[in-house]
Amino acid sequence: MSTDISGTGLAGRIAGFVDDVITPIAPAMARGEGPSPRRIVEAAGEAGLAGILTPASFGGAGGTHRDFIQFIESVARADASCAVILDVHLSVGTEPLLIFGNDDQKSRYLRKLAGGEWLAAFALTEAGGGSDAVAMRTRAVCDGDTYVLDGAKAFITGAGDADLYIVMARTGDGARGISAFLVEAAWPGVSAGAPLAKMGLHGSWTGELVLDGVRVPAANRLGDEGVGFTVAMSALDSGRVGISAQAVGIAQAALDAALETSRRRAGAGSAVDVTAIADMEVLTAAARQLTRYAAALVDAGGRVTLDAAIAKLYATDACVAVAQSAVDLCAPESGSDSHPAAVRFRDAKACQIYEGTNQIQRVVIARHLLTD
Ligand code: COS
Repeated sequence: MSTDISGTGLAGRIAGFVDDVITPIAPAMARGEGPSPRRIVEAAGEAGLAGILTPASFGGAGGTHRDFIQFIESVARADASCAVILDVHLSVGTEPLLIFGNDDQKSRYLRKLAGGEWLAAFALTEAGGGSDAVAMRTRAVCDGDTYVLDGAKAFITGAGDADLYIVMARTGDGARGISAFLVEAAWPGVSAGAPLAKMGLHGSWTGELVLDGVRVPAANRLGDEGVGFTVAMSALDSGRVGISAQAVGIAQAALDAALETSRRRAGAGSAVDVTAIADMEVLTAAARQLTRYAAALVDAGGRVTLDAAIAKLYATDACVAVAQSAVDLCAPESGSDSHPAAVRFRDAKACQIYEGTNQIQRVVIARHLLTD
């Protein structure tokens, strides 16, 4: 993808950022030895890409969701860890502030996030209730003009390195008893566990966020009390389109690896599995089109829950299938853990799990069909 969709000059900046910043560090990121997530976002800020969706009046690039998916796909094709770091920062880490933030909150935080000075994270999941988000136990108790937050969030992308967390916590019962808060990492009572040792995405930090009597000013509640579940779900609608784009980039990279090996082997007189290669291209191209369609719907406004779920489900399943085919086509070299197909295969799996498992996407899709 190289078209300049919104005429903001972003396509050239994205291509330059990927070539100059991401590609050189990709092998180190895949080993978990690359720069920290905040450093990746700082570098994006220096390239004018840490606030793609943020209006220019707050220091962002004023781009569209089609620009955003172009960015995430391009980065993921070079390195999937950097893609998820940037995706979370730009989508679920920043978009709730863009949509639900008041002027005071926007003016205090958006410039830092869009400039890449601060890294943003999204804290919804808890150890006891990943898919059942309403079952969260983290509490926010109102005490005068502050809320006191107690609880623990799990599997948080950027935990330990982020500067600002969007935290969902319980202020009442049920889905309407959840509120969203802007919580600064430097505040007393905020701490993070060590990054998890994951199967893939070794360059992206994922870990626990602990909130121990954290006093959050009421001015940092995002939206009204009780709308936190809507904040989280609408953030995930758009976030899932970003994960779809990440999956497309991973699939494309796996296909690139398979093509490189197949061309080399064909040159040496070996047969090429044209069926596998054609099927990989069809899956990747179809996933890209569904992702672009969902991104265009986000740009058009309105609710995209169904189309985001369809894109996320299809693109992430396609990405795992394509990466697995790449491992098969590149065998036996792909048995090495640093082989591009092996790296993609490990990175691909998480896309089916985070920002709502693919089983949850099926629940969302089926509910729409059964109730609309
Ligand atoms: N946008 C806006 N509002 C939404 C919404 C969306 N996409 N999805 C649900 N809501 C609202 C509903 O309209 C409902 O509001 P009312 O009470 O006013 O009617 C409320 O939220 C509760 O919705 P629902 O009854 O559908 O909640 P459920 O407990 O059944 O949960 C699922 C719905 C399973 C879809 C939700 O829990 C989910 O997405 N889970 C996965 C969480 C996830 O993605 N975690 C990953 C975190 S980031 S790695």
